[in-house]
Amino acid sequence: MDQDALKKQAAEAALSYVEGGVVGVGTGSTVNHFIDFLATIKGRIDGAVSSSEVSTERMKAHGIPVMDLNAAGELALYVDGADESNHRLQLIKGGGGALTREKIVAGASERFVCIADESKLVDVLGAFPLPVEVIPMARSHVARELVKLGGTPVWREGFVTDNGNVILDVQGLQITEPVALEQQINNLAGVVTVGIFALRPADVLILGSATGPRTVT
Ligand code: ABF
Repeated sequence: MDQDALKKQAAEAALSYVEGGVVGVGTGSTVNHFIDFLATIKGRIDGAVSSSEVSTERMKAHGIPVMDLNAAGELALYVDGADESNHRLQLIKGGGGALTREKIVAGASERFVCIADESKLVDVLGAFPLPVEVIPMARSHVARELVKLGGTPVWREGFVTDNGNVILDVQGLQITEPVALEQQINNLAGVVTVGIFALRPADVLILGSATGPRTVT
């Protein structure tokens, strides 16, 4: 099976966690499959809260009502992908650039179900460059601070987030203490969000695999 078929398999398996109400929906190619599956049961939900303009457009095209998080209140379920997960379900996210809204919706949700193909499960986070969303005027300052932490930040040139900010992708980090590094980078002046999701990890990880979906909790 190719990687996209594995993503689709994980996305379909996540449907069983949908129990109605308003569903939090993330961003990315795996989530795109989830949105397509969610559309088949849209009569059973009140709507969705979206983590990006791209996902909002896809859901609207399917006739899924998209609501503002402030109006929806706390959510029972958030479904989103990841760029990497370790065995404690601590994640690197933000390859798609939607990390800030993803972290907000994850934080507002009781259960976070992460969907991915099995290649995303790693022993130590960091082979995937760590995205950091930064206020534009702080880009060089934050980059220098990230070098002091042992990383090599690369400006994602030409990319602007849905919030009007820029992204630094930090290469060369071996993230053995995800909670500590998340706190440390979040505390740098000018950082909006770091793509480590360890303070609020996933609760369930569904991995598409050649032998069928595998659930890690
Ligand atoms: C989002 O989409 C991101 O946080 C992550 O960067 C990405 C995963 O991408 P894909 O599902 O396309 O592999 O969830």
